Amino acid sequence: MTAAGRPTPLVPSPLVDTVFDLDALLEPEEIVWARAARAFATNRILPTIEDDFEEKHFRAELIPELGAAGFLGMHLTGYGCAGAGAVSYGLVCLELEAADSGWRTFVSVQGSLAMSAIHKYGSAEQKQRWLPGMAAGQLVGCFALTEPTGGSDPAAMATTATRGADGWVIEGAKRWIGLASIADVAIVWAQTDAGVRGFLVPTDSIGFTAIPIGKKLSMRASIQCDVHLDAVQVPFDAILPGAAGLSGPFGCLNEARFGIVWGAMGAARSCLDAAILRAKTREVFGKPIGATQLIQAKLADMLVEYEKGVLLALHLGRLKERGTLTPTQISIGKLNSVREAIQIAREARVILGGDGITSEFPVMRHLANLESVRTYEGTDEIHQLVLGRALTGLNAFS
Ligand code: TGC
Repeated sequence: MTAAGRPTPLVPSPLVDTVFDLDALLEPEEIVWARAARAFATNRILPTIEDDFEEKHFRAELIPELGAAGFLGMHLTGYGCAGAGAVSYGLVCLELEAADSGWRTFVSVQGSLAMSAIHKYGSAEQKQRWLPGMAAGQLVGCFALTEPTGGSDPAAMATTATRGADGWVIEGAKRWIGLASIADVAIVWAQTDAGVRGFLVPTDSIGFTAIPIGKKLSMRASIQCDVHLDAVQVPFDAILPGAAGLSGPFGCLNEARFGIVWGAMGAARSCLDAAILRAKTREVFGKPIGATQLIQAKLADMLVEYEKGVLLALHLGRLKERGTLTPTQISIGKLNSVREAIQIAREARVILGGDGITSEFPVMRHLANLESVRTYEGTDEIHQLVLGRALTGLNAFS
């Protein structure tokens, strides 16, 4: 039992791993990263996650621990970052999201979005100012792209940055911005007279406010905010010199979407684990439901989709390590992983019966979280249309 009197949450079981033998396809250092992340998830996240989810509590004290473990910006080089391979990063995302999507989201927002933006597009001074502290988990970043009118069409961005006498003046609003209320710096994307540009905005700037969005039934153990930028002034050198146009933020979204390809499979694995364990103990009509053909067929189909999803993630990871991974290929992975993870979670919920809607099992929490993951970083429909355009050469977005 936990201190709060709950049953000890399920730890990732070796059942799925044993059948799959993913390790056979991994390099030794990749297995080390995966085990480290699984240990972190098991020891530091799982013991409290059900209570944190219920109480809408983000456990910020874990951030320096994630930094010490090397998980923050781990695929970046220099500035205290681990310089790990894409597959290692993906495996860490999988293991963290097996505990809760909120913690994989934290690592994504910090490492793939905020740190990547600075690493890809920042000046030498900007990198030195922010990256070492962010890698260590001493500083937190957020990525302010999405606006209240919707996230699918960043080209319709209404936030503006104009040149004033002493620097840039930023005006506008952003929504669904992860970590903004605890962040030290925001990467704010805004329209300028030269198109979309990114700005490093310290969150203690006058006119910057971040208000956590309260009525969430998903991602309750993490923070997403409304951000208001009321004539926020930043110096001229707050602009990211290397990013011009929407390809700037999209370059970061590619990194985060890649993490989701792996992470969603972690949530799926936890749901499959829960379903296998419960199927062996839940008795209906005088025998464990796991001994029936109907349930075994469901479990088999769930396992097949999990394995296919992880193998696709691994394929994309190997392409990324070769430097040939394309945004279209990432869209295939994001679409498939989240869609199939939701399907696996739904089947697990069915197998658990009424237990499936309680927090004694992680399934409903994962299912609720995955609805957010399905929506952010490009909805299913956005990725379908990216793929449709790639296949036909015809643009169906507008
Ligand atoms: P278009 O407007 O024509 O193109 C703009 C420029 O961007 C380039 N581009 C990409 N570059 C790199 N990677 C990608 N994936 C790219 N996609 C587009 C494009 O080549 C062009 O470059 P240039 O140099 O010619 O100007 O846009 P498009 O027609 O290519 O794309 C349309 C569409 C719908 C695919 C795109 O707008 C899109 O991906 N929309 C979805 C955006 C999205 O994912 N929003 C959710 C973000 S989630 C979030 O912000 C929350 S962060 C998490 C948190 O804080 O918790």
